[in-house]
Amino acid sequence: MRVRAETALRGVFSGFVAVGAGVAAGELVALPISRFASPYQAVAAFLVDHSPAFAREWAIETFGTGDKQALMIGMSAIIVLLAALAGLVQVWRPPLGLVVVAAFAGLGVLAAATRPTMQPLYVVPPIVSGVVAGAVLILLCRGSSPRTADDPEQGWSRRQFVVAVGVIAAASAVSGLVARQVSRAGDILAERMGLRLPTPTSTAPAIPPGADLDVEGATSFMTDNATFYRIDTALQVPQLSTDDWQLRIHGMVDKEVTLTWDDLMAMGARERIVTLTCVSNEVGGDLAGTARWLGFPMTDILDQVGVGADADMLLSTSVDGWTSGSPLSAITDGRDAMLVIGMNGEPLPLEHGYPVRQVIPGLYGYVSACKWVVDWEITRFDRAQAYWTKRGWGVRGPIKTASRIDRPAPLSVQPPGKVIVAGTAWAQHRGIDRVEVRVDDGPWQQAELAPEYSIDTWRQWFWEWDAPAGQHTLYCRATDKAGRTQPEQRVAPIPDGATGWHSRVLRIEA
Ligand SMILES: Nc1nc2c(c(=O)[nH]1)N[C@H]1C(S)=C(S)[C@@H](COP(=O)(O)O)O[C@H]1N2
Ligand SMILES: [Mo]
Repeated sequence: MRVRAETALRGVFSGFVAVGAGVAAGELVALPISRFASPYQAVAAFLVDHSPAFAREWAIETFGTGDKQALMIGMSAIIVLLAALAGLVQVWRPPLGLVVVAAFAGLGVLAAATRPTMQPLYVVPPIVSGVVAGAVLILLCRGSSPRTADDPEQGWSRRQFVVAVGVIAAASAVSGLVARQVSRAGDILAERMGLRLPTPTSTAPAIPPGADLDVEGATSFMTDNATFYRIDTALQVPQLSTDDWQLRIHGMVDKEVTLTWDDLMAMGARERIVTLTCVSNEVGGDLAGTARWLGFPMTDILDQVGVGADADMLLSTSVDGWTSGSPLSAITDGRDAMLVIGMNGEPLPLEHGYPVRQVIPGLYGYVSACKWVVDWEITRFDRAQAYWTKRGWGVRGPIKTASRIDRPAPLSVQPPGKVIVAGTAWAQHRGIDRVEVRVDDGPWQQAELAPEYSIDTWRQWFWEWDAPAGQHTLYCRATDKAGRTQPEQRVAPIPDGATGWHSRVLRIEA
C-alpha cells in the first residue's frame, strides 16, 4: 500500500515537472521567433476567442478589467490538474500519460496556427513543448515505481527521484523566468517603438554653424544615442512601461501629487540641448555626452505641489531603488532642469531611463540624472542621503571645468609643419571662456573656440601648431566664465570629480 501511494505521488510530481519543463521550453523557443509566438499566450488568446459569448460576458462581469488575469490563473489551474493526471496515468497505464501531453501540445499548435498574427514558425514552440514534456514524463515515470525489498532493481531510489525532479524543476523555473523577463523587454521595446512624443511648445535653439569642427578625430557636438555613455548600477535594465509609470511627489510639500504618463502628456513639453557628465570621468575621459532632451520643466511640477520653505533637496528614487539628491536651488534658479522623456528625437532608450528620467544642467549625473525615476521626496540635505553620497561621494556635485585633447591621436607620429590640435571643453552652467594649449614647458597659447551653443553644453576648440621635429607633450587647460582656470594638480574622481591638465605625447618626424 505504501509503495502504491509513493508511486502515485511520484507520478503526480513527474506530471507537474514534465509539463512545467514543456511550458518553459516552449516559451524559451518562442523568444527568438516573435513575441507573439508564446504558446502560453496563444492558448489563452485561443480560449478567449473560442469561449461562448455567455462565458466571456460572465468573466468580464465577474472579474472586470482583471478578466485577462483571471483567465491566466484559471488556465494555469487547469494545466496543473491535467499535469497531475498525465503523471498518474503514465505511471499506472503507460503510455496513456503521453496522450494527455500530446493533447496539450495539439491545443497549442491549433492555437498558434489559428492566431491572426500567425506565422508558420509559430507552431514550433508548442511542438517543442510537447516533445520536452513527453520526454521528461517518460524519463521520470520509468523511475517512478519505488524500489522494494523484493525488487531492489526496479525504479530509482527515493533520493535519485527527488534529485531528478529537483534538477529539472529548477532548470524549468530558471528558463521560464528568463523567457518571461526577455519577452517583457520585448513588450517594452515594442511600446517604445510605437510611442508618439509630444511636439515641444518650446524648441531648442538652432545649433550655430561651426559648433562642430570640420577636422577628423574631433568630437562631434551632438552625441547619438547609440554612442552616448551609459553609467548605472542596474544589473538588469529596468523595464517600466508608460502605463505602469508614476511619479509620486511627497515630503515637505503643501499637497502630495502623483503624476501619470497622461498627466505629463497634458503639460507643455520643451526641448533643450544639454551636456551630461559623470563624476567618475577621469582627466581626458569620455564619460560626457550632449543630447537633445525632450521633457518638462521640473519647476512646473514643483509648483503643483508647493515646496516647503525649509526644504533644500530633491531626493529622486528610481524604480530600481537607486537615489540621487539634488539641490533644489539648482532646479529653481532658472536653468533647464527637466523631467525627460525623449533623447535626440526618440523616446528615451531603455538603458537611458525609459520612460522618464531627469536632466539638470551643471550637476554631475550621480546627483541629478536619475533614470527610471518614480518618486520625488522634497526634503533636506541634513535629513536624507542619496545612493552615492552614502558611499562617500560629494553631496552637491557641481560639474568641474574640464578640457581634453581629442586629436592628434595619442602616441601618433605626424610630419613636421602644420598640425591641427583639437579638443572639447565643458563647464556646464558657467560656460567656457577660454582654452589654452602648451607644448612641453613652453608658454600657454590661446586656442580657437567654436561658437558657443549655450553655457550648458560643451564647446569644441582647436589650435594650429607649427610642429618642430621631436617628441612632444601637449597640454590643455580651460577657464570658465566665472574666471576659474583648471588647476594643474591631478585629483582622482572620488569624491567630487577629477581635476588636472590633460596631456598627450606624440612624435613629429619627417
Ligand atoms: N536609476 C539610476 N539612475 C542613474 C544612475 C544609476 O546608477 N541608476 N547613474 C547616474 C549616473 S552616475 C550618471 S553619470 C548618469 C548617466 O546617464 P546615462 O547612462 O544616460 O549616460 O545617470 C545617473 N542616473
Ligand atoms: Mo556618474
